[in-house]
Amino acid sequence: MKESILENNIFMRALRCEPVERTPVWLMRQAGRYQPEYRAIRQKLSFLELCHNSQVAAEVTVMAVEMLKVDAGIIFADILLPLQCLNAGLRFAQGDGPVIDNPVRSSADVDNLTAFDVQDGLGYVLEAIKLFVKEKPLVPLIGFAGAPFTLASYLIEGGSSRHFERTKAFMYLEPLAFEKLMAILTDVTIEYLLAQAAAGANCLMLFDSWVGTLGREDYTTAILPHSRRIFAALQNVVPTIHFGTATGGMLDLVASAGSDVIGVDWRMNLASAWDLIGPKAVQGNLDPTVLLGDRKLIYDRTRMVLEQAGGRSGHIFNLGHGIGKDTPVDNVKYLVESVRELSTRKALSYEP
Ligand code: 1CP
Repeated sequence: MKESILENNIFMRALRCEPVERTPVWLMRQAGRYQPEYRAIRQKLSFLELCHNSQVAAEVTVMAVEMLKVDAGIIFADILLPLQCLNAGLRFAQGDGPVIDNPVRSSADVDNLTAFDVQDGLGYVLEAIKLFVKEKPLVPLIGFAGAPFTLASYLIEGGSSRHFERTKAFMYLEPLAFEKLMAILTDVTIEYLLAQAAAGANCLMLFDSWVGTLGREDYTTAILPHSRRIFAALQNVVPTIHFGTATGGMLDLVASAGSDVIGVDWRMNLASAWDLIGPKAVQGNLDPTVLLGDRKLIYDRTRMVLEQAGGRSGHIFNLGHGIGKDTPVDNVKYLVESVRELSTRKALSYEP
C-alpha cells in the first residue's frame, strides 16, 4: 500500500477493516443537482464542460466535502467520460440523459473503437485530483471508474436502459465481440484507475451499477474474469471499493472479484449482505429516498443500518445509491450528523 499522511484517518482505517471510534460516512453523488451551488455552476457550464474544467471540478468536489462534513471526497467526474475518448460520441441531451451517438451494435463497431492514451484523453480528471489533494491534503479522495459491463451497457444501448435487452442480446449472439469489448474496457479501466492513484487518489471505486440485471451464470462467465483482472492490477496500490445495485443474488460472486470493500444497495438487510460477502469491509446501505422523508425517519433508518452493521470493524456508511436531485440539502446534512452521533462507539454502548 502507498504510504500516506492519511494512514490513520478513520475512513482509511475502515477500508482496511481496522477498528474506528465512529463510522466514517460519505455519500454517493454528494456533489450534484440537489445542491443550489452546483445548479448555479451548471447555469454557466454544461455538464461535460464542468467535468473537463479541472479547476471547477476540484472546487465542486471540495464544496460537497465542506458542506456536508463527510469523511471522504469523490472526484467530480463521470463514469462515461472514457467513452468520449473511445470516439463513441458521448453527449448529455436535454433532461441530462447520456446519449451515445455511435452505439456498438456489431463486431465491426467494437473494432472501430479508438485506442487512446489516458494521460492525453483523461488528463483533466487527473489534474482535478491533483488540485483537490493540494487543497485538502487531510481529506481522503476517492477516484473511480465505471466497470466494463456498466460501460458496455451504455455503449450498446446508446444510453440509459431499463432492462438491458440489447446488451444481453449482444452478449448472447456475439459472444466473441462482447468479450473483446469487455477486454478493451477492462484495459482502459485499469490504466485509468492506476493513473488516478498516481495522481493522488487514496482509494479507488469501481461502479458496476447495472450488473445486477444479470443472473449468476452470465455474471460468472462473462463479467467476473474481467473484474478480477481489474482488482488484481490494483492490488497493493490503494484500497478498492466495488459497487453495484440489485446484486443481492450474487454478492458472494462480487466479493470474489477481489476488492477490499463491497458496496451494497438498500434492497438487502446489511447484516445478511455482510454474511454473504464474508470477511471484508462493507459500504452502505441507506435507501436514498429516505432522504425525502422527515427527520425522524432519517434518524430511525440511520440507526437501523448502524444496528445491522453491529459495530463491526469495516463499515463505511453510505446510501445504497446516489442522492436524488430533489433531495432537500438540510436532510442530507442531518443524515451525516446522525451517523456521527449514533455511531460514536460510546453512544453505541450507552444504555438509557
Ligand atoms: O446535469 C448534471 O449536472 C448531471 C448529473 C450528473 C452528475 C452530478 C451526472 C450525469 N454525473 C454526475 C457526477 C457523477 N457521476 C459522479 C461524481 C459526483 C459525486 O458522486 O459526488 C459520480 C461518481 C458519477 C458516477 C456515475 N455516472 C454512475 C455510477 C454511479 C451510479 O449512479 O450508479 C453512473 C451510472 C453514471 C452515468 C450518468 N451520469 C449522469 C447521468 C444522468 C447518468 C445516467 C444514469 C442512468 O443511466 O440512470
